Amino acid sequence: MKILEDVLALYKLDARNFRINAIGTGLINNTWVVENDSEKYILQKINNAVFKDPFLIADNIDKIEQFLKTSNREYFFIPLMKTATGLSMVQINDDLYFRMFPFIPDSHTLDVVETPDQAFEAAKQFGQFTKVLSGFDINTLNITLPHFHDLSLRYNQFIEALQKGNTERIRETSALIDTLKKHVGIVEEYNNIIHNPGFKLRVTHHDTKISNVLFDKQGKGICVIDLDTVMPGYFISDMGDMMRTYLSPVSEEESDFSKIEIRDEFYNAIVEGYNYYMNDELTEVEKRYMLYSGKFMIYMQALRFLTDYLLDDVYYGARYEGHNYIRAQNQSILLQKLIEKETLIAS
Ligand code: GN1
Ligand code: MG
Repeated sequence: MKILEDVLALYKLDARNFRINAIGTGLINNTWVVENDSEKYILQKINNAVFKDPFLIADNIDKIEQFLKTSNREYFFIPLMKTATGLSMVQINDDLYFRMFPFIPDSHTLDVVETPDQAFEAAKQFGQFTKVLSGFDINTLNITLPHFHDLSLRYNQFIEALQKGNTERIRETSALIDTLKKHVGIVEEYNNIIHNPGFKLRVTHHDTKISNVLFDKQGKGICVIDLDTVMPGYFISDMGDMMRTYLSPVSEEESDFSKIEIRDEFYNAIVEGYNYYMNDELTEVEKRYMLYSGKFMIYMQALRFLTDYLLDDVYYGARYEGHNYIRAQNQSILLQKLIEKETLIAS
């Protein structure tokens, strides 16, 4: 791709000397590995239909880098590479945005959580990230995606989609629509939380799936990656998205819903891993919302997938007919399974 060659040139890298291969499973950005026998980099294109001002992201990453340089030099942090003219991000052909990171030697990512130990390691990393930034002034963070995890807003967007969405799809999904409406209590609880002084806003990652953690050869966590959605937030976002994506052996993509289940030992691993650094940081009030966090994030994702389906897949896209409907049903079943556990798991 010519455009990638142009981008590399801005970093003083000659594309003719590198192999460039697309990687990654994210729904939003594009990622490539750029490598030869002696050098290796990660190149990413930021989706600016989603992130309206990608420079806000680069600025957040730079600010965090600066903060950690003075407050915590031991913490392993991957800075943005700078272009030949010292920029942290590249804007090219008017509306294409790219950035680069060094590849961390001997690191790898996982797409699926197979063992409780992996869940523990990942949760420990996300907890550590918030912990090392506890002295960072959250008011200086840019809001890269306004209202990203605002469940109230997500619910309203769902209700709006029922009015102006694809009528055929609304009819087709009526049973799921009813099911999701019945869970509106999760939104009411969220509205209590944001007014509860026992809940604190902290530097929050907001995308804690396993593929956003780097692991070393021994399977130990190295650090978290993908800081696009780092913003002030509540711990239920990070804890909850781990529950959403680590508890079940299958992901939101699975269409055989009989495979969806809650693995108890993974629940404990997530809580223990997160508490490794965050136990002293979380308030007593927050600690009562471990299980709720899973309901919060799973419900929000079910709403987002179904809303997108009703709006003809404008946000997430679809690789096959009905893709977002499958994802929404999957998340709704996962939510149901977690609620069934509620009485069994002490929250
Ligand atoms: C998106 O692109 P990716 O996979 O990192 C989304 C998350 C969703 C996730 C569902 C900016 O993340 O909120 O949980 O898809 N990110 C954005 O797979 O919308
Ligand atoms: Mg992401």
